[in-house]
Amino acid sequence: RHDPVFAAVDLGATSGRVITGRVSPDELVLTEVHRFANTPVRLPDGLRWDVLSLYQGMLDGLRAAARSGPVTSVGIDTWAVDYGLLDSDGALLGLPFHYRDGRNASASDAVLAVCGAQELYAVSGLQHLPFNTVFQLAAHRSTAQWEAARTLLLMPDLLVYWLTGTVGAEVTNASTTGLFDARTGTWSDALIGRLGLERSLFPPLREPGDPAGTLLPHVSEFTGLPAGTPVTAVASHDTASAVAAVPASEPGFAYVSCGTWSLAGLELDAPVLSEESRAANFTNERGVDGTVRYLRNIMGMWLLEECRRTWEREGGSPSLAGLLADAARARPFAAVIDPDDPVFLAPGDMPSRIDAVLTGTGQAPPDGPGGYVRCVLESLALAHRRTLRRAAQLAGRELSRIHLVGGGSRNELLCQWTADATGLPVTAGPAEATALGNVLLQARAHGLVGGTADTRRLVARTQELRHYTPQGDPGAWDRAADRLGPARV
Ligand code: LFR
Repeated sequence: RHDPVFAAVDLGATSGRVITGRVSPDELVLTEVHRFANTPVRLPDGLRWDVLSLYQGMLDGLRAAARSGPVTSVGIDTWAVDYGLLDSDGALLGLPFHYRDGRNASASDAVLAVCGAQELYAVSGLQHLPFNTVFQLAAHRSTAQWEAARTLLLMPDLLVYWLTGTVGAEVTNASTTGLFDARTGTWSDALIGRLGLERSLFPPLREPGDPAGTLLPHVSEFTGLPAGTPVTAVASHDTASAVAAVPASEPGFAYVSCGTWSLAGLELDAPVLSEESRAANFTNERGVDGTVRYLRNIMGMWLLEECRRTWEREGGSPSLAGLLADAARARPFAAVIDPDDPVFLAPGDMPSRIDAVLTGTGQAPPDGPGGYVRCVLESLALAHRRTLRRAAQLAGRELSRIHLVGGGSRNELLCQWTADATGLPVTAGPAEATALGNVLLQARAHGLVGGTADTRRLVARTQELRHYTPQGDPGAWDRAADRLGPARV
């Protein structure tokens, strides 16, 4: 069999992977050929991505992919908003900042003083997150590097540039900068000008599926991939790739792309830019084929991951399976937190922050790890409910089903509780939605599959999915939802 194979580079907040995907009309098989750690580094001036080790990990992975057989093309996706600046020689100026770095809060005030939140939203349709690129840039402007900067490349575009020497900005990710026009799908010259940024910093846009150059000779030599191997622009924002691979067939579906973050929302044909939508802090990020990812960021599995890192630092290392079993036995609704409380954003001791929030809201802190995990997962299920119900209201939609994709879809408690809290059926999986989306966009660009409806059918036919129906006492979830309170902005 010589079905085409595509290499997907998928970088997440804690690890990077290179995955090969073999695609035929009735098969879709992923193989992880290389995984490497993504360990941010704290420098005196802030928290940075170790982009050289990510690049090297990607090259090692591409070499492993080449050894496994012929590769038709390469595609790269990562998280959103973060970027590198290039000087006039095309050299990278310093290490990209991590979106969890603390320097952005005051920078966003400076931006909002020039261009009000309403004006920003009316054009970009972007939710307010302190780390949106537009705010990071305001913080960057006071540095010496800024003077030398000629080109801004978002993380996946930077890695594509190092592979191929070509410069571009892929639209799904460009839409998370705050400088992109949600209606036209192009850079917003108006906002860029209003904020006094150089228009020439922002490269020409690429749509998912566009060619993004071919491997440079030294890359081809190191990896063993043939000279001329194309790199294809995919939906380079990981969330956009994941949404493209949601195995939905009915129009009223909602999705939760659940990993480090839970991105919960709807796929729409046009942005919702109303004042109500802004006040509810919903985002209109770009999807494949000009669709809109209408969603909100929920703090996600970060809460659990960061609890586990804290317990490990303290010498305990409870297994995830053990923690989940303890959580299943812990008392229901003993403790509810708002996952979106900004105190949870930065890295650091998570159980203590949960304690502080619980004490502050008159609740008792859990007495063991299982209690914390139960608190986190029930609170996330409640946040999924709050967000999806509001999204449906604002977009004028009825919800019929939730597709929960990403690593979090392996967590049976979270899937069941999301069904129970919302009263909606949950289809869980694929866990590898992002990598699948990356592979399928390449396959589509190379003529192997049709549009999104086709690719979604292929995912539904070939990937393992689990189904959850709502159970338990809906009233208990209603009461817990009252304790969660309204969404923050
Ligand atoms: C998920 C994600 C979210 C984005 C956040 C920060 O991995 O890409 O969509 O808001 O990371 O970039």
